[in-house]
Amino acid sequence: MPDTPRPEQLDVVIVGAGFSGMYMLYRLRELGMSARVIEAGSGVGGTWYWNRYPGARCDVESMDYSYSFSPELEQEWEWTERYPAQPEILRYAEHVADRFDLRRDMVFETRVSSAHYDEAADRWLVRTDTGHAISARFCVMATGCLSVPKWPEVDGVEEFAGRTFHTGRWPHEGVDFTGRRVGVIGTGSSAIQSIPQIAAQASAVTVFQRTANFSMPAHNRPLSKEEQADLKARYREYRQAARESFVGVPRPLPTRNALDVSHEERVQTYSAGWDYGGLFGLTGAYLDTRLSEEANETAAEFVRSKIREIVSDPEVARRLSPYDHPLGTKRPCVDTGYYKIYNEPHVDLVDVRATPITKVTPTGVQTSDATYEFDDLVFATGFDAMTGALNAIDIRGRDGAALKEKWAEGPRTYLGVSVAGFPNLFMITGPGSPSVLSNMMVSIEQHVEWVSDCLGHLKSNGLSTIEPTDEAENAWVEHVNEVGAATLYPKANSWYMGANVPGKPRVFMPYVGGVGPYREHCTRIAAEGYTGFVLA
Ligand code: FAD
Ligand code: N01
Repeated sequence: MPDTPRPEQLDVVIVGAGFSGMYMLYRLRELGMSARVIEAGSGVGGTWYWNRYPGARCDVESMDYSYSFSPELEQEWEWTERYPAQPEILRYAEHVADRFDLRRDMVFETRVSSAHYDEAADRWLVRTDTGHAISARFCVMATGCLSVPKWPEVDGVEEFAGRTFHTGRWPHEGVDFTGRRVGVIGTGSSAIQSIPQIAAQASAVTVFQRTANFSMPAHNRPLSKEEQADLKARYREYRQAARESFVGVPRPLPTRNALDVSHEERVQTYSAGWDYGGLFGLTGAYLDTRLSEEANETAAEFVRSKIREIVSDPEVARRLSPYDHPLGTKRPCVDTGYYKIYNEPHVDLVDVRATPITKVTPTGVQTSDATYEFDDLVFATGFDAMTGALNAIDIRGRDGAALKEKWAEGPRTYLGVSVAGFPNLFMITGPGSPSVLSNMMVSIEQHVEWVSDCLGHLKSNGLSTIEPTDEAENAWVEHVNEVGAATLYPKANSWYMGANVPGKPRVFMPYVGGVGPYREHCTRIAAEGYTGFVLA
């Protein structure tokens, strides 16, 4: 660490300039607090700054996946498509930064390496890789749930002589695959979005699949001016319905169990969902889909039947069909032309469970039974999700205790927003909150508003410290585990469970109790004087 001058003195330091960090800064300015955002990238947008792979797109509709805090902003911004593509979402983030003049309190290309709580001073000392040091009363981690790329644990990756790319760190200038032989490792959302686009250019694409995934068609289309005007005319009530909803998108909740209706009726419902496009038609059709394996299997089998219908080679269709986890227990995907790309003669699928990758060589990939030669390798291997970005920072609370050690057996939080032993530290969409199980814009706004209201409360009451009690944290962790265990989620080896990262504790990290009920709970806790917290 280079010599640092006296640390910059602030009320709040915010780590991350994605949608969470941007809105946090906006709210703190409203409170008249001094704040600085530290961001590793060279611009705002977070996820949408880093994930520039071809086909990158939101699978929550644009009119839902946008800020609601400014009626003027939501009226003036025009979306062009039902599901916005990455460049459009990034333009939106940049527009927000300009419109609210956020950049003047942001520092880019700077990574926070440590955040230590100084008990005597009751302040956080935050240090960065550029030698910048900040002393702040409060620290807000807006570091993202999916911001630390996970590379494949395969020998020889660094020996590969061709070009390598990770979907979560895509070059800003784009990549031309024309005429090239491309290997893609992974079949999660990033792979499923990018493979058809890569295949449109490449001379040959070989996909290495470890786990077959469920994907539903997006049926993306341009968004008409009339549609937007119609929703904008009733945006306030629509946003309120989103806040009160289960996943952060207003939609009618299912009223019946899949197992209580006939096979014909189920197929009709699933077909309507499939034809409408998007996530919810299949995953949210019935009450028991997330709770009963038998009910879930009816939806899962419907997707498999669609794969058999689309993919002409029955053996490839079989390999693409997921059997090892219930539908929705790994994040389901939404695609444009994914399954049908396997009908192209230049696209191959390798099942690496049957024939594991043994190593990457200078010229390609070797499996237990074949050698493949490539010009380019694309790693669509995901993220160290939910805890990765927090554990990458040396965060120390009372008595120098490390957050990483506290979380050695899995994350422990109160409400997914705070941690006992770490006073005045907040997380936006942290583990133990609905976060990744929801339209994240709604969850981000809820957390940011709860945190800024809390800081406003401390300020107006002459208080300087807030910290959850061990008892409140333990009870919340128990509740999160209990509702998670009542669902099918723990049955999958998903990143929700930490199962994608070798050595990571197997714990279901998000809160599955629903966006609306969770919001109500948080609001009640604040209204009752911050139950479960000690304020000093
Ligand atoms: P991020 O956008 O991840 O921003 C966090 C920022 O913190 C990053 O810019 C990072 O560089 C910075 N940072 C982290 N650690 C440090 C550090 N130590 N020092 C400095 N800076 C740091 N959600 C949905 O609801 N719907 C979708 O359709 C959807 N699609 C997605 C598609 C992709 C490809 C991915 C990866 C995620 C998607 N998500 C989606 C989830 C998405 O992450 C959230 O919707 C949202 O963008 C998160 O915003 P954030 O600000 O909380 O985090
Ligand atoms: O990552 P993933 P992602 N050898 O973890 C495989 C959001 N998102 O970037 O399943 C071989 O889902 C791994 O295999 P397995 C969304 O929340 C949204 O695609 O672990 N394979 C898997 O197939 C999403 O869930 C959109 O067996 C290896 C893949 O790599 C989250 O971000 C778009 C391997 C990783 O899939 C993450 O998505 C993109 C290895 N060593 C992202 N290691 C939208 O559409 C990993 N894999 C909105």
